[in-house]
Amino acid sequence: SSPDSDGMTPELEKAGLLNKTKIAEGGRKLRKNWNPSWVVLVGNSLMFFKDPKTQNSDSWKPGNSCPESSVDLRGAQLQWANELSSKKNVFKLRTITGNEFLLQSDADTVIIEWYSTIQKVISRLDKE
Ligand code: I3P
Repeated sequence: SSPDSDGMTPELEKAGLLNKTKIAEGGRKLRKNWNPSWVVLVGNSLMFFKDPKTQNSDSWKPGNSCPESSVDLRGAQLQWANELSSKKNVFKLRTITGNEFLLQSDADTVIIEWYSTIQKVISRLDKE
């Protein structure tokens, strides 16, 4: 049988390395601090892990450790936000609780795929 024969394990949608900064917490503006982050989209959650390159061992792998932070995509909003940074290929993710993140990649195809995959999950949750 498949590893998820009970249907209870949420599906891994996407994982990869992006540059990340949190710019607001509960609607309150924060100072930018860009860092590479291992981003994992599973089910309705976007999880941020430490950049594997800055760690030895496999402790960053999902399931092997807690994410540094995790975002519930239900009710979240996504928009391109190149005006919010000097970097290219930036989008903003705003959670229902007023936390705001910028995510960025120098690679056009990488950031476009992340944008559309996250947007697909948000749209699916909006319809539920
Ligand atoms: C910030 C840092 C960020 C930059 C931000 C600066 O300075 O250089 O990388 O954001 O620009 O304020 P500091 O390290 O002194 O906090 P971008 O790379 O996204 O442009 P901003 O203030 O215009 O957002």
